[in-house]
Amino acid sequence: MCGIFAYLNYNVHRDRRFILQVLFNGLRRLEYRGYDSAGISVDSSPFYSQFNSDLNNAHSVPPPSPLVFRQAGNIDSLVKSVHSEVETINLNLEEQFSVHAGIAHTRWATHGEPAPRNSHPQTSGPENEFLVVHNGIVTNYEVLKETLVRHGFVFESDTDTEVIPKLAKFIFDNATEGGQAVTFSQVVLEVMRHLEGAYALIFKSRHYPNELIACKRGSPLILGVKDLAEPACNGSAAFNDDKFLSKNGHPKELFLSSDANAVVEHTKKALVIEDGEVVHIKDGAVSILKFDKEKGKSCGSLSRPASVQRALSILEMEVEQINKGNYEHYMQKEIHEQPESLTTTMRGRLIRRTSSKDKTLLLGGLKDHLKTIRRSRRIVFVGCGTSYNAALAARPILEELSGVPVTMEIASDLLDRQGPIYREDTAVFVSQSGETADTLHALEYALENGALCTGITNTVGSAIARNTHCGIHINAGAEIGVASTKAYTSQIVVMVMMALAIGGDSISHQRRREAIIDGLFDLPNKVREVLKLDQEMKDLAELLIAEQSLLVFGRGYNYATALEGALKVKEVALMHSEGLLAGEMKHGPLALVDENLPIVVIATRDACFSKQQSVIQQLHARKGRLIVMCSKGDAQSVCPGDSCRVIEVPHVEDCLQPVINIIPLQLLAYHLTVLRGYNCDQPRNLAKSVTTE
Ligand code: UD2
Ligand code: GLU
Ligand code: MG
Repeated sequence: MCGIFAYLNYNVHRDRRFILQVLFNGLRRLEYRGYDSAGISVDSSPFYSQFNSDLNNAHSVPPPSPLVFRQAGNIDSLVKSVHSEVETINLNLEEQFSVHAGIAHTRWATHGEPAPRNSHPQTSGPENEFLVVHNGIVTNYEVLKETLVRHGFVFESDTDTEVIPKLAKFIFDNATEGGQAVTFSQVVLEVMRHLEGAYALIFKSRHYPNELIACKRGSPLILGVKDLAEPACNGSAAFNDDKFLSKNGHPKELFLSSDANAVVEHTKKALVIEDGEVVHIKDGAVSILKFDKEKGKSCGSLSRPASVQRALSILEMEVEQINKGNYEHYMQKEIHEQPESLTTTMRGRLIRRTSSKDKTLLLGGLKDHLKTIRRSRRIVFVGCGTSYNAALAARPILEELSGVPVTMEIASDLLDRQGPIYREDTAVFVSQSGETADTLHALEYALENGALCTGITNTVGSAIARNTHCGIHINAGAEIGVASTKAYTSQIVVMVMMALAIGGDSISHQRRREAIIDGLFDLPNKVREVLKLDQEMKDLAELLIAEQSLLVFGRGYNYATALEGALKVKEVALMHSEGLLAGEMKHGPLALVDENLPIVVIATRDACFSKQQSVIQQLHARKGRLIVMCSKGDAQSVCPGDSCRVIEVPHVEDCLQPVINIIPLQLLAYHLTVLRGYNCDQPRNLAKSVTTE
């Protein structure tokens, strides 16, 4: 949800056109996360500190005010408005900057409607002395605003964010009026002391030209470093972090973003900024300070904390992952790359030695905790949306192989109820982004209650990955489409592997284990096979294009498939759709059945097959308009005499069948969306990672 991007070039000439391009491009990489408005700030003219030696001296003349451009709507409308304004004010796009700090933002409104004045950067006032881009929510903004208004500040937006730049100016003015020299980071540290809530922030200031400050609490933020004096990094080369982070004259480019996606095309050398860290970029050097709320309080004047050492790491992400390739949409690409993403999920974890029939399973992130998990009183899955559904799909096999009771919790509901979580519990937090606010809060709650906390996420370095005791990365590669597809199937596969690992190799389960492991090895092939239904699903979508509603019935392993299939249709095709437990049919939903309402029934071969056959018969008896998903070769038995439409899918081991069965429904949702003329990658009102409650 929402995004931050900043670009600082140091000792390398870049013209204004280039800088704008990098900022716009950064914003485009963040688009998929969901936003409703956008904005940027760049300098109105180059500023070189050698001409103005003492910047910290309050009496030196500050350089001209930075320019701010803000728009409601998409990036394209921001780009257009910037270009027309550039013409109006006669700004030279060829003007060169050897140092320049630009900031950019996509906003997901929490306080105040999407409108230019509410877009970021938010400003300290008419001179743009302090500018801030913000992801998150300042929960105590009302009190801060009252105080600032009393000191004469005039607010022009409805955002919570606006208090931040105004507070920065207030602090700066107070310090400099007393003749005190104050650094940019001191101002920001003092601002942070007053802020409550969750945030990632970047500050730009007219008083500190060519500098940027980034800090965060709760919301993600990373720093990317590209040293232009070094040969390009191939990802494995050893490098000396100090050289990048400390002061030297090397020409370099620095990037700040809430998302690795916006950084990886420039550099793979990155630093995941941690909560409470303040990153100060000045003169090509990066210093990292640790914010300590308590320490700050005890000091009478502005504090000067010591800087901390941090090492850069290499982003694993490949640039291809964030391009659409030959596909029209990310959702389409991500559906079709599932054979590959599943292979990567299993890579290095499921190993078959060629010399023997021996197969081994190794989950590096869990191995030291397996004993504790086996001894736990129950396993509690916690997630939201698709991640919850994935856990639901894996629940039966985990119960079967581990013998430990498994319960399911929707993160927000667990918190609303303050449901019991015990020290003897293993709580498993499932989230693609690893930043889902509800799941993250549920994690904090479970940690407080002493449970063993395990994460299943797609994002290395994410808050859930960092704050859990152990876990498994699903390694599905960047998922950009807002509707999760490949992450869902990878999550299921990871959880099946987790069930195998927890189950251990007891003799009684040996055959079952072997069958599942063989099934996992062959799964990418079976996924390739089911993807061939693409055209068939498009034809089906054409038939359903004008429908108001769609029901999906499943049970057992495929109750999750029913929920997830319906979720896909509702979130991207904007069609009402319900996933229902077939066992509940007679307790209500049957009343809806008539000859018009389309109903998908999942009836692939497993222990529930005969029960599903009887469901089909009962729906037939009420002239239901059925679309039956069945195992290959079963068309006649589930649907005698072409009485309904059939989707035949390859048969796999029952616990893996949800991976196969969801794919035709993903394809159906995709085609329905495109045919109905909606945007599948950024569906109405939805954001990729839901980072607010
Ligand atoms: C690790 C490496 C992988 C490769 C492999 C070789 C990372 C991120 N992974 O993969 O690149 O070198 O070893 O064997 O460097 N974790 C959590 N919470 C979560 C997810 C993960 O605490 O939500 C922990 C996990 O317990 C482990 C670490 O993060 O300590 C890495 O997890 P993983 O699943 O990437 O581990 P593995 O062994 O598959
Ligand atoms: N709470 C801020 C606002 O509504 C920031 C929202 C965001 O994260 O984009 O302006
Ligand atoms: Mg989701």
